[in-house]
Amino acid sequence: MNLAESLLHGLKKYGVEEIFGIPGDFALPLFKVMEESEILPLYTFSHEPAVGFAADAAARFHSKPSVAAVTYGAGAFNMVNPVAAAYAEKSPVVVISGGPGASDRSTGLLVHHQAKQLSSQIQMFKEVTCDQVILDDPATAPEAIARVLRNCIIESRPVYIEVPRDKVFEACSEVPVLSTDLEVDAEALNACAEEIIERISQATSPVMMVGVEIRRYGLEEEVRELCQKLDIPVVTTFMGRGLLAGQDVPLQGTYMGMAGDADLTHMVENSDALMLLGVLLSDTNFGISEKKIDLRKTILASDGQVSLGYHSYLKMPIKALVKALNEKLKMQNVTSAVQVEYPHNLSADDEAITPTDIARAVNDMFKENDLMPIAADMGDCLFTALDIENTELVAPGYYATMGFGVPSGLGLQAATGRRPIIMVGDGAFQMTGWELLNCKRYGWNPIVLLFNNSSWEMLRAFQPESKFNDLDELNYADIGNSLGGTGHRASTRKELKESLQKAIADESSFQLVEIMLKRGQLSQTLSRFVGGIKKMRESS
Ligand code: TPW
Ligand code: MG
Repeated sequence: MNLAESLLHGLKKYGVEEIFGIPGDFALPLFKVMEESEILPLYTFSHEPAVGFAADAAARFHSKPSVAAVTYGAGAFNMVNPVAAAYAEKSPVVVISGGPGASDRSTGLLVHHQAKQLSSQIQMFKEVTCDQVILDDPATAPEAIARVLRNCIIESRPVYIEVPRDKVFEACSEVPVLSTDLEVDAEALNACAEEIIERISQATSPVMMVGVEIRRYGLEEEVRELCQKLDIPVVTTFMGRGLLAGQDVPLQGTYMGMAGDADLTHMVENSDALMLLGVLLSDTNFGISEKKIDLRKTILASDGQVSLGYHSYLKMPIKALVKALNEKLKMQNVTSAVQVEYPHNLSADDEAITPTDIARAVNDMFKENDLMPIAADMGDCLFTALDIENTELVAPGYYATMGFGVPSGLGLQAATGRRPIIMVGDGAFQMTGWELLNCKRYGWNPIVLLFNNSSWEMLRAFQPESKFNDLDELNYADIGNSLGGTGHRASTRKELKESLQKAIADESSFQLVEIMLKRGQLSQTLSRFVGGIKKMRESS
């Protein structure tokens, strides 16, 4: 076995199911082995940001690592932003980069793609990954690969592996399989679980808020059981929107502070035992609270520790905690379930389309067809997605990078084989929409809902006076046709309904539904969200 094969088998052993990538000369030997060995499928894209976003979405959907493979320098640097996004939102992306070999290092010449030093690249990736290695010694490579992949899984964060181009074909042994279960102090775990149950049972209005860690660690089934046993209202964070989709739990919606449903916000902010399970304490999750949540009064289980009031249990992995709680609690009849009503029944008339109409149209479609997973970009499309039935969702809800929507939808389809809905604004589409051209090659057929308001509308909401927020009026439906899919343009509610019906019926290629919106129009959730952020900035 050579080093590249050892790496690929190792990735597979640690749960990787696919590789996304773009080669370059430093990575050509590595990509040759990827393609010819057929150990893992390889999907290539057009520009590296898409590689990173696709691997991120695949990792989120599998709750396991996925690979983004690039060439040294020009390729890897193009991927810094998506890897930073994955770091921030705790997605286990394995970055694999080709690298210069010994002969490149010894010529005394600058190596092409070199920025400052040959080590500049690993230095930069240190800031956005939780472990790194350069595989310059085949003798130690298997242990190093195992360590890095174990950390990727344990921390649920990106890692960095650089493969010098002259090491690819060197002989190498197998990557060992290390346990990814963390050691837990059984007594501490027991005490922690008892204390949580005690706090919740004594409270008058306990609430459970779930965040992305429950998906990252593959715990949704166990958390469903826990929610049923506790029988208390459950909400998700903004970032955690889409969690527990389709699971039979008393889920009441998504906490959005002053931007969200007033009753839900009141319930969360006035709870006397708010349990935050796997929740990231980000400004998008909590910054726009109506009333500041006193974190000292919450039960916070996240980042491998648990804090209750003024004390913490360290080294308390969420997986062990949920298991311990489930073992202590008994199943009961769920009484706290509520039926959340999302907007539906679009009137198919000649009126102009609003963002809420888009949610209505999708909800109507979901009543007649199966729920589909959604990949959303940043912009009003993401806030509109909150008005759609609780289906699985990938979106940059905290890091908020544009350009995520289209490539993450493609990664989602590659990873799951399921047809996704992609929701994207015209501005974000201009960044990575081009990647749809790769659908034909792999038989992907997403339904793309493109919010065309000829505008960076979300920015306009913050700063209405700036003319740079006006974007050109393009015909994106035509662009869809040119990229190998089918374009539909909808200017009225009737056309929206018809376009969606045509899109769902045609599975032969991707369907781009271009939805014409007036400049200056925002979903209610986004207007309240921007209002909340502005208020927060003014008061700080
Ligand atoms: C990579 C800053 C946040 S929202 C926005 C910008 C430029 C406008 C989005 O326009 P779009 O959607 O897609 O047409 P909509 O609904 O607002 O009209 N660069 C990156 N990420 C972010 N977040 C920005 C800039 C931004
Ligand atoms: Mg726009």
